[in-house]
Amino acid sequence: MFERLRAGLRKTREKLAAGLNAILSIGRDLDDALLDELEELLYTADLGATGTEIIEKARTAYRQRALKTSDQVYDFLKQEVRERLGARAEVRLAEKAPTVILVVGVNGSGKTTSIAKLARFFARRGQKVVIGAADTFRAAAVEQLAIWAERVGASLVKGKAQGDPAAVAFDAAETALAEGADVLLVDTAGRLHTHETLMRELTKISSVLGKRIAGAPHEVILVLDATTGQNALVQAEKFKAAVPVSALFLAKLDGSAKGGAAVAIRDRVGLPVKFVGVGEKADDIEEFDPQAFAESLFAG
Ligand SMILES: Nc1nc2c(ncn2[C@@H]2O[C@H](COP(=O)(O)OP(=O)(O)O)[C@@H](O)[C@H]2O)c(=O)[nH]1
Ligand SMILES: [Mg+2]
Repeated sequence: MFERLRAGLRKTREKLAAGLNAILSIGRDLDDALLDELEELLYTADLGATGTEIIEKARTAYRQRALKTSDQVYDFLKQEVRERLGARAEVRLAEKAPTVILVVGVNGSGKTTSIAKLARFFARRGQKVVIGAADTFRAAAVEQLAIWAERVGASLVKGKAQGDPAAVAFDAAETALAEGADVLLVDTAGRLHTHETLMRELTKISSVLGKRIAGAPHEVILVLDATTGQNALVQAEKFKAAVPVSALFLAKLDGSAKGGAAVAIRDRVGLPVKFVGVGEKADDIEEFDPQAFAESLFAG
């Protein structure tokens, strides 16, 4: 069931597993030097300050003699990671269709690709999907979405190039209502002339959607590129200040050895990760399952 996730996390797992095996399973006694090495390992897997915190806790447990053996350290790490990934959180659906999902994030983070994946995700569940192409800043983004929409069988609402994104959002809401859609996904620009104009635009799109559909947007999903590690944390703070981000979509968990960033991001940003992207195709999406993730991260 979690084959894609497992495959996506292969590089991280190999690196972590090799590191853990080297440190923990050569019959070494647990001591400060070993804990230093573990801290270094978590750091290279991009756990950042979260990794440091986990090791601090391990140091305390070691001094209090609650942690004595390498085996116990392994279980301790897994449990800590598991806890920091939080509880499983599913995508929030509107009581009355359509559920409106606004997707935000910086350029190149994977927004448009993630929208295609979400469209496929809902379509597979028999839901009718409409996509609003409110990134009118990049003409290529609309073309890209048109191809994805057709592939996954969703309707696409687009505006004029350089047109008003809020107008596209409004039209998309109209279409979703007229077509009796279950889900409306709204793509947005990731970069404008200034950060302030981008944030103002997102606020406007959000309020236009809310005026047309009660409670919309029901989810504001921030797409973060997992390979950017700590930088993703900074982006998250900026977007949270502008729009009520309710969930995270962690893109590009494949292809890098930085899967540990998911732990740091979940821990630091304080928002549930609801989906992960594990490749470039529309099928490369997984609902985030903290338990499975922790298993995939550690299991050899
Ligand atoms: N390997 C990998 N690449 C991804 C993933 N999601 C997006 N991408 C790639 O990231 C690049 C930017 O994606 P795009 O959706 O255009 O980002 P946007 O600018 O935020 O809309 C493209 O080359 C995508 O194929 C993912 O989960 N895994
Ligand atoms: Mg895009």
